[in-house]
Amino acid sequence: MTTDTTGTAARDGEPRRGGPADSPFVRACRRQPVPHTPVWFMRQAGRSLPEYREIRASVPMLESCRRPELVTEITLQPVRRHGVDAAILFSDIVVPVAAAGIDLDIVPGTGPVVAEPVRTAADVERIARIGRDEVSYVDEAVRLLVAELGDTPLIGFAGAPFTLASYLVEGGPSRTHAKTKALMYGDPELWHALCARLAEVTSSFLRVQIEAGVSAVQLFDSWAGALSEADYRRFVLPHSASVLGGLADGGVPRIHFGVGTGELLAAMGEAGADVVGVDWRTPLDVATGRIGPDKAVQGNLDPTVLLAPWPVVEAEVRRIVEQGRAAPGHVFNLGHGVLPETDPDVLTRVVALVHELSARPARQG
Ligand code: 1CP
Repeated sequence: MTTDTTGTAARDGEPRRGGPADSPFVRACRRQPVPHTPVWFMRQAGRSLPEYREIRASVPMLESCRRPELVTEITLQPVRRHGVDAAILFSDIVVPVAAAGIDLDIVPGTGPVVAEPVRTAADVERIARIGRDEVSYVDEAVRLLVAELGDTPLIGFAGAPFTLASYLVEGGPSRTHAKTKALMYGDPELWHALCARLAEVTSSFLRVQIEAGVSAVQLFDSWAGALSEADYRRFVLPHSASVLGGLADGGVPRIHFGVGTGELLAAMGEAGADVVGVDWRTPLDVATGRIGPDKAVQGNLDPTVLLAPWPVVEAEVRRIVEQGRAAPGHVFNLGHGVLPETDPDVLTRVVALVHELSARPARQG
């Protein structure tokens, strides 16, 4: 491994110096040397920011995702405010499913609610295939953002088949995923047909974002932690692998994340990501031992710690930066999304602290 820490190495196959592809965030995803540990926060755009609440006061969630100027403004807000190392497109995992013809809404205080849950083969057929035309507003928003962001990378994202299936089968958020699992165990053939169709929708949605210029993609399998490793491998991994593997030629790092996935980390890594997201339950040194040396990790501050007094936050950030050194690449993040009641100034302080703790002196000359 090279000891160069300046980002100036011009090895074969590496992007030119400067630009988002050479940013600390993308370099960490690729396990290349970085000037400091990059940091961004899941749900960094959202209700913790007064400027977000102001914009969203008069615009429903799904509509805001379909207005490129609004998406651009909301996506940029946390970058301006906190100085994070990456922006994440403002959208939602159900946006492509709605574009595929499923009647759904994002209900304030609840989340996605599906008018007619998907539970039969005929229901699966109602999920249309999508392309750029069906999500042209996302294509447009990404292009506007890439132009605005300069050297700051933009992360695109989508929901993984299991997590999307959960919303579609349940009809809305669920704690137990009981109907989803009943379908999975009771009719494996229909389950696989549903996940295969969702994998197609998700792949197309990510492909549109990559072609429009995102610098990385994150596949959210937020609720995969509800499964045993054996069931994950049998019912979920092949579909997530088809999404991630299908993007291998996309030229951007792929991040794969779920909550409560301590027992699934190795399997999630095998699904084909370059970076595995880790929640707060598994220390990063333990996580990287499970995932292996050929993948970076992302995480993993408990979002509720941000509600504690600063000395507590500081100690936890120090611990995570330290444990992240065991991994071949570390992107600092929370273990799940920012809670709405979080003081945004604490997020700004965390960014500065991570940068300070991880700064490596630029090599002279
Ligand atoms: O009223 C509001 O402000 C709506 C709240 C909200 C927001 C801000 C929802 C509804 N979605 C979003 C944006 C969003 N969704 C982003 C923004 C980009 C950023 O990180 O800044 C992202 C990445 C998502 C992805 C998403 N949506 C996930 C995966 C990430 C995660 O948190 O696990 C999931 C599971 C959803 C579903 C969803 N959408 C909205 C809510 C409240 C939920 C969760 C519902 C539940 O508990 O099941």
